[in-house]
Amino acid sequence: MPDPTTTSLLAILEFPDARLRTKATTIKDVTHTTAKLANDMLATMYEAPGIGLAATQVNVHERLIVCDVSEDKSAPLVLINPKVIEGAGTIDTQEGCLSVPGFYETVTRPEQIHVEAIDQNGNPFELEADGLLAVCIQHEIDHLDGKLFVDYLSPTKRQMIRKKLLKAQKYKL
Ligand code: QAP
Ligand code: CO
Repeated sequence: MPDPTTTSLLAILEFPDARLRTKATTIKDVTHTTAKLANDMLATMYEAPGIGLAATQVNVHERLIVCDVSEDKSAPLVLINPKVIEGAGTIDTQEGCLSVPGFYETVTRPEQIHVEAIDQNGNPFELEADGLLAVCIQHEIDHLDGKLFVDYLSPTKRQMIRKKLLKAQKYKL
């Protein structure tokens, strides 16, 4: 369990908020502030609950993502400046997104990836991922580039989702 005295739950931006289109900048040095952001993002993801979250979604435009595709929150992953250096195969997945609540659509992506990143202690590492974890990492890296899974859908489907979410957001105010 995260320590509630040091962990904050962060607000998540929702499509079609223009801030989700911001391209995130490279993190030059990993500080305690970076580690705190990663910790807060993991707590926010688990609370949702979700399996992945990008800093873009909490309105921080730096290259940091978190994922945990385990059943029991046992495999938290923090990736700073993540980069896919190789991809292979293709996989169709029903994707969702905490920034597009209530909508799930099939997206096709590479099935296996080789990723380079830095961890919350500033140490570089490499990761071979496949299946759901590979999809999740690619989905989250897309966020850092201002891209959403709805961008892979037809304009008609995207417009329908946009309209429904705007209407739902209006009722929330
Ligand atoms: C990205 O998404 C992902 O609509 C992470 O009402 C999703 O954690 C990658 C969520 C699926 C691969 C496959 C979505 C929670 C969580 C919702 C999420 C919702 C509540 C999405
Ligand atoms: Co997302």
